Amino acid sequence: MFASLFLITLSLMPFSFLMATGELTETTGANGIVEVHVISARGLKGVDKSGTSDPFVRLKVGKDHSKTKHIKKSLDPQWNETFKFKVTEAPVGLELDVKDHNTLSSSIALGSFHANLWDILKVQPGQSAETEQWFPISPPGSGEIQIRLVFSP
Ligand SMILES: [Ca+2]
Repeated sequence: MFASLFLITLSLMPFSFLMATGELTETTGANGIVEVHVISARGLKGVDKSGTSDPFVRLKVGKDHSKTKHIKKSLDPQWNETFKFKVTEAPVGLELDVKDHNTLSSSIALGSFHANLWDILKVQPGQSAETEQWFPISPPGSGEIQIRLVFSP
């Protein structure tokens, strides 16, 4: 009874709320610093007249955020930028929103990858950990993003 009520409630919630918190699993990690290396992406959507985009990534780790520089006219951008965030053992939302930069108008969403950081980066208390992977960008068909995560206690 409770479970079905919960599901109905969940399905009525706005999409943005689901993206922000609904996907977060309960996996926990450890307190420390995580470096997010935003390496590259491939197969992005082209939204400019030229058929390409000027992609950049807006990152959010927990409540902190940052962004990469934009790469002009590319669907396979190489950013190679590193960002450091303080993290706690509680579930940490990792959000990578890929966007097309525009000088005179607002940026356009090209897709995103959202996950609990601790589902990707497996850590043991007191030990460092590292992973480098390609992740699919949602919605399907929006390309993939390559990141390396390095945890230091
Ligand atoms: Ca553009």
